[in-house]
Amino acid sequence: MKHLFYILPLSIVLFAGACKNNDDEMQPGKADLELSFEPIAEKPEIGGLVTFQANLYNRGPLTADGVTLENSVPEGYQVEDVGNGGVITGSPAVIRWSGISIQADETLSFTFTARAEKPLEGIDFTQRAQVVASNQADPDSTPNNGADSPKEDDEAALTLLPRAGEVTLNFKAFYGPDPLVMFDREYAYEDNMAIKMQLFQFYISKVRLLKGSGEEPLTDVGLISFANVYTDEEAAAGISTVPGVLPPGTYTGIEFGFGLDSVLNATIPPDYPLGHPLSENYWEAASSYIFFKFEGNADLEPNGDFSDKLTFHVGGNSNYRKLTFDRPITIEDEGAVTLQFNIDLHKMLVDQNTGEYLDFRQVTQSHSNESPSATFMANHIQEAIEME
Ligand SMILES: [Ca+2]
Ligand SMILES: [Ca+2]
Ligand SMILES: [Ca+2]
Repeated sequence: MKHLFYILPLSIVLFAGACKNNDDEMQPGKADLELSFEPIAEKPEIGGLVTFQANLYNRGPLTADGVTLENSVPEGYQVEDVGNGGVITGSPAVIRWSGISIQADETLSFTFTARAEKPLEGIDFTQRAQVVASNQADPDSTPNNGADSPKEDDEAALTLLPRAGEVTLNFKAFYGPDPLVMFDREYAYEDNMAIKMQLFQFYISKVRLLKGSGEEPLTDVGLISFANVYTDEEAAAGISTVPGVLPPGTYTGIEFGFGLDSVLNATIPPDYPLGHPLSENYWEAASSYIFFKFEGNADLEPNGDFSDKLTFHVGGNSNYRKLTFDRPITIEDEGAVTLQFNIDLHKMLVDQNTGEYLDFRQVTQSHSNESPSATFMANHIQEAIEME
């Protein structure tokens, strides 16, 4: 008989526990408000409109008056229209529906329409709604205590990302057939000269994928630097851009600038936070960013002594080059594509058709945007870069 006393209290505890997060129609003087989002089966396109619908249900037993609902709008959506008498306030935006009266066993719907932004890393696409006020006590939830994820039945969340794929550009540097690595390796140059590398870097800008006569911008600017490429393994890995995001589809090609277009080149490093690609590599005297840098040491005699410093820093709007590669590129929703580019420094220094080359016995540095060596290198960029 003793056992019954243990079993009975335990079953009551279990029952009460189940009620806490479930339906409780038994308690008088209360209204159990429950909130949910209507499911959305189809993902929007980037820039597309989505109508969200929050459903408020009163499980009873009493009518609740003075109910207020709020939905926190994530960074990933721009609200275009709010239905059912809702108002939008604040920044970040909150949509509020107030003065709601809802009877027992009644469901009311609240809608708003929002435009999906590009799903860049760290941008939130979760709508979070909750009951923030009610004139009735609720047996299993408390108004206005919602956090990031719904913990009570008067809170709801819906995450909906637009259709998008990730695109990364990877650049590998070569010197003729050989991988380009910094410092130790000797590279044979024209007329019995030889060079060793110290730095090779360049900006790319206005990266866009082409689609017929249209285009989709991918990245504004990136700095591709081989400064820390010391081994064949590192050279084979290449240097990648920060991944960008684009609508899925098949594109016909890619276009980007080598250097900075005149708009970006009219900006200055203080315009950017530290760590931004354009927070450095500026050349005040020329009022220009340095589009690309090639630094090394040359053995000119030749006697094995690499004592002549090579410093070619090239900028200036006249040396900006727009490059186009016609190639089908397919991007799938939630897919990731790496576009492979190879750049051959030798082809920037030596014309592959005429044999004309930068003669390091005549010129070891370029610090003027108009110098013949700067223009020579800029003119050979298109030939030096290939898309795999
Ligand atoms: Ca409930
Ligand atoms: Ca409730
Ligand atoms: Ca709550």
